[in-house]
Amino acid sequence: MLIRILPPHALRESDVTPEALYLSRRRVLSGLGAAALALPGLAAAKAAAPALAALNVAARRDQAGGEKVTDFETVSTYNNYYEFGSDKDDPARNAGSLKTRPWTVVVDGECEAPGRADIDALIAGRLEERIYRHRCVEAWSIVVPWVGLPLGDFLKRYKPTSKARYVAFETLYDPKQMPDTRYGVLDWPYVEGLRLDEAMHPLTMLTVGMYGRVLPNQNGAPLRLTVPWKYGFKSIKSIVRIRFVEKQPPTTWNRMAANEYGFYSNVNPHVDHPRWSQAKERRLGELFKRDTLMFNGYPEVASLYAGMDLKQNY
Ligand SMILES: Nc1nc2c(c(=O)[nH]1)N[C@H]1C(S)=C(S)[C@@H](COP(=O)(O)O)O[C@H]1N2
Ligand SMILES: [Mo]
Repeated sequence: MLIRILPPHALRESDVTPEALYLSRRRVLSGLGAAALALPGLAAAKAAAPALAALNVAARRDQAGGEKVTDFETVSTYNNYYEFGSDKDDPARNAGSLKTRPWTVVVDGECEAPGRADIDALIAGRLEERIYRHRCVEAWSIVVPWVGLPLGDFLKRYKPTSKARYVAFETLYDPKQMPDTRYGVLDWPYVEGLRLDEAMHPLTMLTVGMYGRVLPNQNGAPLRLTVPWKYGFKSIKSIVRIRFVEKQPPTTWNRMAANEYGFYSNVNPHVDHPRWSQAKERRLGELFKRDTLMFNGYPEVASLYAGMDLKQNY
């Protein structure tokens, strides 16, 4: 296993957007609202960025239909991570206080072999790169080369029992490291859940990196979920606990506003959010909106929901 510590300026040429383009994108983004105006400049973001270790990737797969990958600067400076603030540029500025080592994830609940996994052991295992579309419920989207392993392969090690029907996930909750958890913006810790078959689906990833390197803190270091056919808030960051459970577990955004954020939250252009349409999305860096695709363009998951009313189970 080869892990090299690279300075941020060692990013591949193709990962880096020329400053002029970046600035014009900022102007485009500013049309989205006041939050976008506050994006930090490229130079500032780079100066603040810690060196990110390169990962050893065994296999690469493009599962975004050849769509253009969003540049690293955008993906690492336009974030939702409420533990570090609710403006898009807050996580990049504030998540430096998150300590990502040592880090273990506890796996327990309805399984025969409960245990814990160390992040460095996970990183030393077989890792894949998957290029996925990511669609936020707020109607913006990005295309990201994630690095990780199929969540199902990881979960099988703990031998779920026949009682396990759902999987519950929990983010770290430490007000010393996460300044905004002192405020009641959300109910902390951030929690999420999947049905067991969704968790075992080969598209669902336990993600440890992006763009060939470990995750920046603001993107959910040291490990997060990636569920590409669901709205972004299902992809919980900085996970410390995974539990097999019998009943559908509570989820943070559902607790906040049950009529707006359902348990399933599959990307669906035909089911609008009560306050806005989900028919179209803005790909960050592009001028014109594009149509949102059913299941975010991953039709292979449709069989998971056979016979279910997806308007009811939003
Ligand atoms: N713990 C935690 N996980 C989280 C969030 C959060 O606020 N806290 N935001 C979610 C939302 S709304 C989105 S769109 C994605 C954003 O991931 P990204 O910043 O890597 O693009 O993270 C999700 N995971
Ligand atoms: Mo989101």
